[in-house]
Amino acid sequence: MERTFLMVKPDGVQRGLIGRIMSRFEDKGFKLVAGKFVQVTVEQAKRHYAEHDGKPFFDDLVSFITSGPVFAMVWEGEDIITLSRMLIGKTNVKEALPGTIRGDFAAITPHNLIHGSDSPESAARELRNFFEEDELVAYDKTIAVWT
Ligand code: RTP
Ligand code: MG
Repeated sequence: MERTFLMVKPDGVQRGLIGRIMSRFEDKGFKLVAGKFVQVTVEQAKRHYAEHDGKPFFDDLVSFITSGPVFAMVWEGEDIITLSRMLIGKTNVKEALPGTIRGDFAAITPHNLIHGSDSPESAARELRNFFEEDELVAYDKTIAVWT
């Protein structure tokens, strides 16, 4: 079963949207595997956004993601990487459709509320940057998608 790393960014925490954002993934039927409230360090932020190192917005991105606590999570489900990015919506909030998290709640592009891994390789790398193996909880979720 595929896993992804999701993170409510500091703007989502400040706006009190952790619960409503998590509900989107619960409603879809995905399985929560790990979650914690953390202050991201600058080193951890640079590792997380390593693919953007050298781009003009990199320093602002690191400042933003370390500006306050985040809620980091691991979720599991079939095709969850693709499907969770559909639930999240486009990076540019002007292109994020209503019904998506960004489309419904975000109004300023860099403050787009939530991060979601974009590939299995990114998911594995990002997950390791935030969680130890023993923080991932194994359990049966008997009701998969009927909500
Ligand atoms: P994220 O990684 O944060 O989940 O967002 P994403 O996949 O939708 O977008 P990505 O291309 O990975 O960009 C990461 C974050 O950098 C900011 N960004 N600014 N000024 C720009 O052109 C620009 N491009 C990206 C956004 O805050 C984006 O979420
Ligand atoms: Mg990204």
